[in-house]
Amino acid sequence: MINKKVANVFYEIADLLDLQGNRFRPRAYRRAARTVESMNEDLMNYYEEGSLREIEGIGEALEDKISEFIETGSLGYLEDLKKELPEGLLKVMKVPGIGPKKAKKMYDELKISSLQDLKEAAEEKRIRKLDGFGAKTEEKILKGIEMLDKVSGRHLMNEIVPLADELIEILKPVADRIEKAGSLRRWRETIGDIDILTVGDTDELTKAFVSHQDIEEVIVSGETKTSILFENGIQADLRIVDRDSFGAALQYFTGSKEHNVKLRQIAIDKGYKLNEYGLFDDDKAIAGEYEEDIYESLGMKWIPPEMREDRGEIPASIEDRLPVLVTLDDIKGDLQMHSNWSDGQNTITEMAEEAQDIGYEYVAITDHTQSLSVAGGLNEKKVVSRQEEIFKANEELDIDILSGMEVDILKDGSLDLQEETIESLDVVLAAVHSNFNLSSEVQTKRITDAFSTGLVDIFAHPTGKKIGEREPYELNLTQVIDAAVDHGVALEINAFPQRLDLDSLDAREAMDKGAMISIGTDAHGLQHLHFMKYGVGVARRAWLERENVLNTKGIDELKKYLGLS
Ligand code: DGT
Ligand code: CA
Ligand code: CA
Ligand code: ZN
Repeated sequence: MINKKVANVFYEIADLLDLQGNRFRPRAYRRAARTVESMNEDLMNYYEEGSLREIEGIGEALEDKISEFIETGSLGYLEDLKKELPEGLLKVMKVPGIGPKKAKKMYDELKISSLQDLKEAAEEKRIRKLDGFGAKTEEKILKGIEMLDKVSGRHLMNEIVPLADELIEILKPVADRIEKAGSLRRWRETIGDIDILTVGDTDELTKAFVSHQDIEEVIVSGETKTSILFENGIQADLRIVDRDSFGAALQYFTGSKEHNVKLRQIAIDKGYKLNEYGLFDDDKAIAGEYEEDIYESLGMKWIPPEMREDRGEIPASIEDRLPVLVTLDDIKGDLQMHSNWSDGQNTITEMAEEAQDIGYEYVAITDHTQSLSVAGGLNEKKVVSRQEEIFKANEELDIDILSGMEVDILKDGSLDLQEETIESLDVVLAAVHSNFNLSSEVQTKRITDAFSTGLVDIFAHPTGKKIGEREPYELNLTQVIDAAVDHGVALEINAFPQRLDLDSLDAREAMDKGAMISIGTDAHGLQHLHFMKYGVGVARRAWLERENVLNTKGIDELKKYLGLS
């Protein structure tokens, strides 16, 4: 799929146009980027059929640009824009609170053209001297840079997993054995690099590996390891090992380091030696070909990779009390998505059909409410009109379409729709989309007050963080979990790769306290419905079982839970 690449080009153009102070064109580019990104079909097909302009928001100018990009692999217009302003400014704009205007002003007046410049200027307290900037801004800038440092060199799941799957696809025909390893196999929330482990002929495997079309550079290539760098900055390592050690290598390279350290100690305590080649008693190999054998020979049950973080999984395994983790197959529906009634790209019917193809029994359409006007939030009247469309779609399709809303929690803890309207809905999500800067005490009360209305079924993306973009708001999560349990509110694991909120540690705390968890994709387009696997990854990392997850219930059971039947 070329869509993501085209979308990224459009986003970059929009940012650069923003910097130039262009008021309208950035919006068109962003809209096109979002459309293209969430489409199911490859843009290449439209290009080949000459039908690019049938896509909503793509006119002649954008058609030309997409064609140029497909034909030449680059875009003259973007290159020209980059010549006018330093590219580093795009990074400066990624710092929370710095928009294009501020970035441009700091560039014009302080010559700040990179993150490094920005950091120095903030540390030297030079920014506060500018009009409209203060000591608070400087503080926020430094915090923002710190957050960006934390994620720098790490990538989101939806960038990594499709790429890793493509690599597996091209390696499979020449591999005797092949598995993902590293943080990718553990479904960590963000990924440093792709690790793939194989058995087979070195030449054949290496040749296949480096044949991927998007490679920028082969970093190293040897008998047992080849590393490549993709154009988008992602690195992938291929390791080739002997069949006899494949299981041991898989165990070793899956990690985490912390898990491995503990496991090696257990081996030592038993008088064995454990390394990436096998489990040894003196020089005699006891296990190596299969990962299961390594764990079993150490007197343990095999541990699902998602749990290997040294968070108590080793004693649980020894004592044979590992949970039976929820799986993607257990998921019967998706309880958060947006249609084109608010800021989604697709109609209710299109979303429901895609979900039906996935194999779900039900979906909930959960558009935004009025106070979120940037996302086209619905007022009371529109909620009622939307109901008719949902009713009709329900008649036409086999899948059950629940009428839901993602209702804003207002600053005072009240909900953004009248009680009457809320009660007419099948499922009610509540969420914080504004006033992120309240104190922990006030923010916590705002949320628990919303729970106390008794109208909320699910609290969406509970901490509000966006990876690499925004830290969680100040919050006493433990109190929020307690209140959720008291009021029967399920907490969401938002499966959208930028969010993954709750994360695995928080979700585990919620489960331990008896909270119900709902895994929702927050889809704004058809493609996003396929993000469910990332949410399930987080759930498994949180040790969740099927019964802990709301949307593993079949439709009848769910309706009973929601008081609909
Ligand atoms: P990432 O790539 O930063 O998201 O995280 P990982 O866990 O994939 O880390 P990576 O790619 O550096 O290494 C893959 C696995 O190899 C890691 O999870 C555990 C194992 N490993 C790598 N280096 C060491 C080490 O120095 N000691 C031990 N015990 N294990 C290691
Ligand atoms: Ca890795
Ligand atoms: Ca690696
Ligand atoms: Zn939301």
